[in-house]
Amino acid sequence: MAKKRPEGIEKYDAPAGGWGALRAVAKTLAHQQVVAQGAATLLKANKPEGFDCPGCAWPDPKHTSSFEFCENGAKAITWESTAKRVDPSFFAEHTVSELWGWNDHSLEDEGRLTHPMIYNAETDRYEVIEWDDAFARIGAELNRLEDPHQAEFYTSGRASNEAAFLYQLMVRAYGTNNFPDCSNMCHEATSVGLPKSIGVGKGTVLLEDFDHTDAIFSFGHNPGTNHPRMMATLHEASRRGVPIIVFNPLKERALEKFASPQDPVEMATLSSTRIASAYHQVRTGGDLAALKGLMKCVFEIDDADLSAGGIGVLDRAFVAEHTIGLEALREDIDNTSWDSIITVSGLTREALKSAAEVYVKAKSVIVCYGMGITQHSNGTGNVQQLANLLMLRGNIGRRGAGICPLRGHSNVQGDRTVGITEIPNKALIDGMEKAFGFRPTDMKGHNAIESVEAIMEGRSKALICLGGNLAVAMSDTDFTFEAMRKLDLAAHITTKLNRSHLLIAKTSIILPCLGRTDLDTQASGPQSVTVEDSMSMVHASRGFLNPPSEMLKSEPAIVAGIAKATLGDRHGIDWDGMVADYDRIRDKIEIVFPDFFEFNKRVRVRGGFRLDVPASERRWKTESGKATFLIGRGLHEDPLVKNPDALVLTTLRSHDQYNTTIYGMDDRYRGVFGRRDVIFMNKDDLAKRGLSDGDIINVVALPSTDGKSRSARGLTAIEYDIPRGSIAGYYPEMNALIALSAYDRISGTPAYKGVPVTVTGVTTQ
Ligand SMILES: Nc1nc2c(c(=O)[nH]1)N[C@H]1C(S)=C(S)[C@@H](COP(=O)(O)OP(=O)(O)OC[C@H]3O[C@@H](n4cnc5c(=O)[nH]c(N)nc54)[C@H](O)[C@@H]3O)O[C@H]1N2
Ligand SMILES: Nc1nc2c(c(=O)[nH]1)N[C@H]1C(S)=C(S)[C@@H](COP(=O)(O)OP(=O)(O)OC[C@H]3O[C@@H](n4cnc5c(=O)[nH]c(N)nc54)[C@H](O)[C@@H]3O)O[C@H]1N2
Ligand SMILES: [Mo]
Repeated sequence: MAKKRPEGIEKYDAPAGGWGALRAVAKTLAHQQVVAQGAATLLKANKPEGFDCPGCAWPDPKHTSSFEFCENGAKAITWESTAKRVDPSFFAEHTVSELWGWNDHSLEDEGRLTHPMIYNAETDRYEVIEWDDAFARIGAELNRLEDPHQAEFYTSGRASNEAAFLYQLMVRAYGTNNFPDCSNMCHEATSVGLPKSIGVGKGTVLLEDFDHTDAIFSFGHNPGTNHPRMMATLHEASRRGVPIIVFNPLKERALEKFASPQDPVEMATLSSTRIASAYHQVRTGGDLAALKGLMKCVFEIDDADLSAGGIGVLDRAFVAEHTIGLEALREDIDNTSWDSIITVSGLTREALKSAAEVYVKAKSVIVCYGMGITQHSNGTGNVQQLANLLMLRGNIGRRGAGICPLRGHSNVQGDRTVGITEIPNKALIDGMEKAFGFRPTDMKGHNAIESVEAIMEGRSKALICLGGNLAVAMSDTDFTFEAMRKLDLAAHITTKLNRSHLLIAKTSIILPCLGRTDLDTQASGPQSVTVEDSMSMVHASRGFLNPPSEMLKSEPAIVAGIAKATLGDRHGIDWDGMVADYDRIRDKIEIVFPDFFEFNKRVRVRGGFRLDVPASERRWKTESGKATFLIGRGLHEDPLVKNPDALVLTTLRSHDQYNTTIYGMDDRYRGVFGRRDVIFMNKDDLAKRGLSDGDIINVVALPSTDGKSRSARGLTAIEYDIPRGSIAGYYPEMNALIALSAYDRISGTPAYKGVPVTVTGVTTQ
């Protein structure tokens, strides 16, 4: 008889997608009470006249009007277009102390915020405030600071180009570059690492390249949940016979098999398509070793071919004309032993060889990757080794080949493009001066981690957030929460209530805004905004739903309100004019960033336009003018090698969540239902500790330099197909285990996916 599994843990055998996905959408629509207008809303997602789906940053096939079904896109849209409201009566009923005890799901599930609110310490409640008074309070607080560098301006990647651009204008006119950004916690390793390799911090492929590729390598991303529209691309590629080689510690269902809800045959016959042709369960944090192993195999195959009289398998013409640094790379790889590669990657030499054979056989290869690569203390190094692998065979800058980082938030890439950066370059400063007649400071500002440190130390006293849930998304929960409670001012531009709003500062203000799906009407009429997807395509997005409350303002209007109250008419910026007609914001964007030439005209063309990605055309904007092979750190520096007795914890998104937004408590594809308090463990790791499936455990982080103890207690261990030495738990709950100081020193990305811990059973009497 099969052993009884812990409560809520089941074997889920069905493919990803399929009828399971359709049922999940119906449930979501009903729960958010949007059945009537819900279906119509979904149909307008990613249409030429519709709005950009806030679910992910994967491009749409040429922005045609085909209705692309997507379960998690549907969740993102219905979560925003819900009929539920958080109005002043809600706040009158619940004190902030009471709300603090609610879980993250319940807080957001109450619905859309309807009124600007300010916290009153006497009643311990948020109370209504007029917009103008809210702006005036924020302006007064910002002007009270001795120095503009004492304020932090956070951006979450849902903000449109127009909102983000006005925001950076306000902050630069105010006088700082303190731009902590969700990108600092996400793809910063890409933004910092790739420019050194290939001269641009963005992906080089277009969607069409997937039609011409001969092999896809996928590292550390979970598209069935996080980039669901990508599944259509992978489904098609697999059917075309393209090998898809996956490196991921967990067997993610959608990377194994997927039934396309748009495929009538698969739906009718309950069949599905195999996605991965080979699945390598690399150890958490073992990608650097796996990549060095793959390159070692490529060199071995090349040597063998040359000695047999062949021409080798490296693209020698590309290497000679376009790159530097191959000799040094070769030396590093030669000096890396197979023993260390096998120990750290957890993969066999044969497995790596078989993957390398696919790689050298394929004429054109695309490498896709996500957070499993970037969120490590070696995140930047990992990204650069991916670029090395591609460059060995000239797989950058030609059809069907290239690097494809899976971006996170739907406009996180665009926000960066239009100036959200703590390290502005000269071109940005010059552009701002040209467009607005003042020269902003070029002093380096704070990234996300630095902003929390500065707040903790009292060096920063004010925090404005353009969306997001910074305190919950950031590592080191207790530390971060303590810091947030020290602020003089916290102001949140937001759609829904979350825990960051409950970390009360001396003055705490909630500024409710329109979302992507809402109609945005300004003095000149209905407005569109623009976003940039993972493949550098810029296109328009227009909401059409009646806003949840007449009190709401758009993000650009709120930014302008704060700006006017803070800056008065400093620099003579026409805030009202730009908010009245977003075309005027785009005209300014075009002056600052010449790449957006004829912005208003080109964005009105169906499908929008692509920004310049020089590496896609083999123009290398690196220091040397060449693509550069870069050396990765030695494997002996790996946390796995340094702490052989520890387990390495990685933190994951469930299928029912969008970052800190928890839509529901299930993680269907991993067989977890109704709970999130679990740790996925290998059965040998359980046995070694005298534990078995379902036991209650404590997870304790290895001490960090600050000597503080960090733990997560009372979790349930579940037996799972994951490599020995690697364990996994859910984000954001596990953030309490991660010291703020655990981050990639080059990019500042927190090491959310490589946390050395110990696990012990809790004895129950
Ligand atoms: N529905 C939904 N969509 C989303 C989001 C969401 O939360 N929900 N978030 C958005 C955002 S901001 C982002 S950044 C993206 C995130 O998209 P992903 O990058 O897919 O994010 P994660 O869930 O963090 O999972 C990463 C994958 O990496 C694997 N992994 C973990 N550690 C390692 C490792 O050391 N090596 C390797 N090779 N793999 C590893 C995990 O098993 C998992 O499959 O998705 C975006 N889209
Ligand atoms: N342990 C661990 N931690 C992680 C990660 C991980 O993998 N593991 N991933 C990291 C990553 S990749 C990221 S990107 C960050 C995410 O960090 P954030 O971007 O800060 O977090 P979100 O959860 O996406 O923010 C959700 C909130 O955004 C607000 N919101 C939603 N829509 C809108 C809108 O249209 N406008 C405005 N103004 N507000 C809106 C709502 O109030 C909602 O509560 O978390 C990081 N933290
Ligand atoms: Mo992200």
